[in-house]
Amino acid sequence: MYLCTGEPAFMSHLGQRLVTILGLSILAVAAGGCRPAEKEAAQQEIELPPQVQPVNDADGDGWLSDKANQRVTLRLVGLEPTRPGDYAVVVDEVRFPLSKDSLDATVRAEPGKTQVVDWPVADRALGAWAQNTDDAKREWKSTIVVSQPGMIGTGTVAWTNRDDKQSITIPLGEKDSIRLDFQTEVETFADPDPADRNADRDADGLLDWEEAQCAQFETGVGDPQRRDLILVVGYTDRYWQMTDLTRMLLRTAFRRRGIHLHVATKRKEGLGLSFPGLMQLDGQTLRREHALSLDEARLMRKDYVKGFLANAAHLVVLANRVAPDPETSWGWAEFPGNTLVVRSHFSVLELNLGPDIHQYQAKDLMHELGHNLGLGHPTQSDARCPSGPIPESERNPAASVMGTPKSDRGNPLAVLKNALARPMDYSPTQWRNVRLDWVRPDSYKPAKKKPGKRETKKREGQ
Ligand SMILES: [Ca+2]
Ligand SMILES: [Ca+2]
Ligand SMILES: [Ca+2]
Ligand SMILES: [Zn+2]
Repeated sequence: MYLCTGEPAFMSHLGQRLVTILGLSILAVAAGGCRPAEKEAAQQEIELPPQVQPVNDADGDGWLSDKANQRVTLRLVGLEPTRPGDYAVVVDEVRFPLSKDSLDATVRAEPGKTQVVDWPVADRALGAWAQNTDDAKREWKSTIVVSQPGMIGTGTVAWTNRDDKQSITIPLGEKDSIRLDFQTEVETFADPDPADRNADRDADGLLDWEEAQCAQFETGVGDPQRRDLILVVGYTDRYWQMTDLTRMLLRTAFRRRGIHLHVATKRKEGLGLSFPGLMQLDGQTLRREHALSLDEARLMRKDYVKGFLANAAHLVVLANRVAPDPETSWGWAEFPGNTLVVRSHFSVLELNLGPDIHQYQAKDLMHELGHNLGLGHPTQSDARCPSGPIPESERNPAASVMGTPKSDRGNPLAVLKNALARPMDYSPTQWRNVRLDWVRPDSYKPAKKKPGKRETKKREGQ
């Protein structure tokens, strides 16, 4: 087992005030608080009763062999405000427009004409379970938060598995509003591997039957042809829980790279088999100031992540501090693996600056999750890195959330400058190296035990 300490560069020995000021430039909309949609479907049974299993699902994985599964996509296709401005639209905690360069992109929109866009903002995959009742109509609700500097408005859009167009108007402040035009599209697809329920064509570590089990909750996670990543979130004390800003930043950061991140912070988001929220250790509630170790999080995992999710979901437990090295460590993660611990709040010396300052919690979590996915620190991402090397040009600790203050050790000015500049992103090659399938404990084999193409390549690279 490889362990890795993660201290993304937020340590600043000086310039604390500067951190505070710049921290306030965080995406304004996040502070407005996006609430997760109420998902009534979460109460559904997760096991398919055998007697109603359709005959055209030969491998019994929940996906029909013929082209009769549905993928329903909700697109935002236009917007028109009553006041000109640069707008952002958050749908189910993913912020649009997606941009590879920035997590706070906006689109310019003006009264009197429709600003045309084409953003797929939500989707659902429907398999055998949805066909049993003669192509029944399904309906979902997505929460919308629209903002421009100084204004914010919220609304809900209800959409179904029927081709459809609709518009909703969301009030912004007392006098203004914005119209959003949506289009729903339904495409059909066949089970990509109709004779293998354990197939993983999209290489995300979710086997096809597990994709279907997730998809039956109809929250947007689970599709055999699209990469999914499941993160179960626990905390040792309510005070250390994941913030709304962290949820949105993480979901947006992964979605803009084509990965659908499911963040389970509430019981109803646990996909029936995990229990997000307050986590005890061996039945004991930990003290608020407890420094949590990775080994303790692994023990919690046995109690809070069950069934197939034990092999298919990442678990993060947020705590006051993390052990070992509670004074200096910001997190620990299996490298690679599926469990991580994260220090919830950013503090300098004795001063607690909270979880959201300079997107601290989100970045720290993305750093540790990166280790789970096989990514190393940029300066160490050579042939020894399990997911493969990155080019010399990317081995810059300031260019990726995988950078650490160690890279700037001894130079407080560099620590400060790089901490503020470090993006909430992996580098381009790191994104290509990300291994979602290593969430399964038996999927990762150290190369030296089982030499394969990757190992050969690595040696050549040296
Ligand atoms: Ca099937
Ligand atoms: Ca899969
Ligand atoms: Ca998938
Ligand atoms: Zn690290």
